[in-house]
Amino acid sequence: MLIRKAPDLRFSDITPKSLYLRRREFLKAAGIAVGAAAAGVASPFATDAAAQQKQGTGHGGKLANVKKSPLSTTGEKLTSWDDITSYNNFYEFGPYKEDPKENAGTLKPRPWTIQIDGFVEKKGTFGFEEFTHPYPLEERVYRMRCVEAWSMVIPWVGIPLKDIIAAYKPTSQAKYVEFVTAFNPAQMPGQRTRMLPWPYVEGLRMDEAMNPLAILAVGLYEEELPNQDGAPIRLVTPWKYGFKGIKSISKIRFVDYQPKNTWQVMTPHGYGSYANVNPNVAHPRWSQATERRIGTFFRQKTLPFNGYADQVASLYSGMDPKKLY
Ligand SMILES: Nc1nc2c(c(=O)[nH]1)N[C@H]1C(S)=C(S)[C@@H](COP(=O)(O)O)O[C@H]1N2
Ligand SMILES: [Mo]
Repeated sequence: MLIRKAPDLRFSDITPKSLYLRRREFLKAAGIAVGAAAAGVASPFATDAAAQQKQGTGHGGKLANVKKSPLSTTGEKLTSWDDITSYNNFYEFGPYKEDPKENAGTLKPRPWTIQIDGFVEKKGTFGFEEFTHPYPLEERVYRMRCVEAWSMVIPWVGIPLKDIIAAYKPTSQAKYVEFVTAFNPAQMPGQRTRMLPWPYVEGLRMDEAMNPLAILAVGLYEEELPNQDGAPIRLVTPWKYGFKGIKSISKIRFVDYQPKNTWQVMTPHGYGSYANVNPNVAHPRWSQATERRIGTFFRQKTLPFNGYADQVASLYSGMDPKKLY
């Protein structure tokens, strides 16, 4: 049972009013019939487990042969499946936490392709199976800290990003990796609105991408990712704020410039490209010192690098820990 003590901060709080649409306006602009959506919620079928499974927003296929990883976070209570899959940020399906589960049934995660481009030897467009098949799946339990000051503990299933990168052989000119979400307004109703500049983009410096903690996730709780969590494949970098975890990736480009990630473009005075979790640097509009762990009652302290400093702090040795990057 999710206890909502206070309304969470949302990106819309820091988004120019001219671009931000309220929920009803969003649904209308996205072409989702507002009346029908409301009626749908009242219908017994909308919450029916079989219907949710069919539309890809409920429990999905079981993933076989998932190995537990020694890099998993231990000693923390896992956030429930229900909270992880019903309290989401995925603006392609609406600006409110409950929107992705309600609206992401239109996303078709198969067949899916991932295009590899830029300064890389093995360029091309690869099917999801071809892209993921060579690797054993690992369970990685990680904390996830959203910039809005809520957090979860999620048992992801994924593949180390460094193994995938190595297979495609980036050249020495590749300094950053740019990730792009699929652009498909027919399946992603939010992309029919101007809420964000679409498609969603994220980036990592090459050495960050090669850090053993970075994974591309294809599942959670040993099941395929539900659509609202970024099916079929999304980035997870647990030492960074959640917005770095770009969902439903369809392009990966190796580039020689720092990618302009979506939220940096939207709020240049908010977070930058690195977005490492840092309790000592407040967002211009709120403190990042504490967080609300979803499913628990009390706020808790936020840790530098979200508690992963031992593994990643050396990547940032030249940077001022009191500054926003
Ligand atoms: N394409 C895309 N990826 C996205 C987002 C989004 O709106 N669109 N939201 C981000 C934010 S702000 C967070 S906190 C995480 C949330 O992941 P979750 O819903 O699986 O918990 O996804 C990130 N990835
Ligand atoms: Mo977030």
